[in-house]
Amino acid sequence: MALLPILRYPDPRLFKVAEPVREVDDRIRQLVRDMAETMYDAPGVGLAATQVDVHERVIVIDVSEEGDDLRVLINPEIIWKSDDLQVYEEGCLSVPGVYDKVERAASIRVRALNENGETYEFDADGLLAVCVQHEMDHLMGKVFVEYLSPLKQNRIRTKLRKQEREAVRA
Ligand code: K1U
Ligand code: ZN
Repeated sequence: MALLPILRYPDPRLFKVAEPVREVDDRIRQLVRDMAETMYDAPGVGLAATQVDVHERVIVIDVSEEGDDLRVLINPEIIWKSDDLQVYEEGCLSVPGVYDKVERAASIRVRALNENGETYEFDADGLLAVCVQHEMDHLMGKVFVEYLSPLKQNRIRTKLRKQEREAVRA
């Protein structure tokens, strides 16, 4: 297993659109294991392959208290969204130290493949629904800060570029 480096906003590789997985093979299963290890180590409750510079439609999520309920979503699709919305204060491992409110569908139904290539579906609300939508945005090259005002986005970009420069000098 391996810890994978997580890209930081505004790295242009975060804006790439991921390709569907053609075959769920050992390469994809290894990627899933490495992504899960990286997510638990961070720690986070989700991770999209885009964030580790792999541009294929793979997500891992675990929103359980105990960290023992890993969900693997390969080629995920949202097949139903509620009209009612929820606002949640989101964070992102690619935008460290930034949290802000984002409005998304309150409930969703998701279809995906698991690590054995089998199709499954589940309903999600609360943090799980937020997390699935946040990670699926990553696969489309979208980072949650893009929901914020241009002024906030500029401030975040400036702050993270400064952190990056300081990290290089240290
Ligand atoms: O996509 C990511 O970078 C992961 C992100 C998922 C997420 C969290 C909250 C709302 C929307 C999406 C994170 O995991 S940020 C870290 C975090 O929320 C967390 C970290 C430790 C314990 C519990 C939560
Ligand atoms: Zn994120």
